Amino acid sequence: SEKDAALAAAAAPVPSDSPTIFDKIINKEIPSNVVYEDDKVLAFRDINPQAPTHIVIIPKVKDGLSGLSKAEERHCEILGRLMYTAKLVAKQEGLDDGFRIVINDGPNGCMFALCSCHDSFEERELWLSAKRVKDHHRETYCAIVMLSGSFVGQSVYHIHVHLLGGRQMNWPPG
Ligand code: D5M
Repeated sequence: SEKDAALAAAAAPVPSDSPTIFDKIINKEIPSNVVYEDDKVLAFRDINPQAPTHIVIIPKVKDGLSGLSKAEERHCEILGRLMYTAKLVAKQEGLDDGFRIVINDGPNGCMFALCSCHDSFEERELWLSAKRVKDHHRETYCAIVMLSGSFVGQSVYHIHVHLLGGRQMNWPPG
């Protein structure tokens, strides 16, 4: 069906260096709520928080790391820095009773609500291009997202660590 085709197109592999919405955040072309920044990493509040504290931590230079599955040995340093930044930000946010970090990878990685975080036309177009959703599927695809409020899969192909806290986390995460 058209819906299956749209979902398959959205799940297609994304070139590891294609730009994402996070480049615009890094370049301050779109606003974000930055909580920590240094020369290597940026941490900002998630636009669609899943916990009282929900922060996204990203490398400023993607270097092919669209996701953890693309990691090479040269990425060990930045991967460690992302973890360490999660600790720093958790402390800064007062998450003294604990927290969770999450890295979603690929289509099976996560289920995420898209409509609220990609509600401007431009953002959605950028996201759809990054996912290489074919033009003629876009309308169907957007309809699916609008109807279900969610989509299965990593939604931004620029590696990021989610830092979640401020409530009891559950297991399994779902
Ligand atoms: O999640 C990607 C995460 O990125 C998701 O939790 C929403 C968040 N996001 C997307 N766009 C923005 C902007 N513009 N600001 C702040 N947060 C944003 P994943 O499913 O792991 O790929």
